[in-house]
Amino acid sequence: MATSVAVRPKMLLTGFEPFGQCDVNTSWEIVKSIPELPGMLLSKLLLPVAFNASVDILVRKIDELQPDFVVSLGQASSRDTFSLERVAVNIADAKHPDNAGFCPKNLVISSEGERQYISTLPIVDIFHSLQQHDIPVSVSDSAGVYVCNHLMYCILHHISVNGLPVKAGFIHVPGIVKLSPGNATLNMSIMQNALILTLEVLRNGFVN
Ligand code: PCA
Repeated sequence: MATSVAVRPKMLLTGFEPFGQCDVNTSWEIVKSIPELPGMLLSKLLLPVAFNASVDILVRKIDELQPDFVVSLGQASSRDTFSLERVAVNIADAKHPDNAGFCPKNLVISSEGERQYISTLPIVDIFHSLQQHDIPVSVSDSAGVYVCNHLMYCILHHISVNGLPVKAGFIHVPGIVKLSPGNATLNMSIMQNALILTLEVLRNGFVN
């Protein structure tokens, strides 16, 4: 009798370096804190807050690792939920230069790319799972027009034009001021738990 060996999905998690006025970026703090989890293979990657370098580094990692899922996190200081981004738009527009000094103004990201790409993560399933665990979660229809939107757009474009069997998407998390230790409904351990539950939804829905 043939025995079947469960294939563990490869998950690539990314977070960003600090930028602007903040000296920590909660996205990387959360990614960094995730322990090994049963039934999946986790890799973590820290990205610079730079339009071009972040994409180059992540594309190289995707091509090398060939993950099943890419879950990228970024900080949105004013948000107060774990925000599952639904859509990335074909525009880069910065009010402040990125950490490499680049400050695009109303630029089209890709002249041959789609106007927008939709997350290929099961964000509605993730939303329901997190809601059942009383985690402040939302589905967001704008990842902005800065480095995070650019990364999400470029990664979904790369996957689409190369026909890669990879699901990818983006999540914005609150900044450190919102995630203060005294905040019972919004803190680092709740965001860490939100990411673990997200990975479990991906693992449970994984068919090789
Ligand atoms: N947040 C920024 C870029 C890096 C990050 O963590 C954004 O929302 O675009």
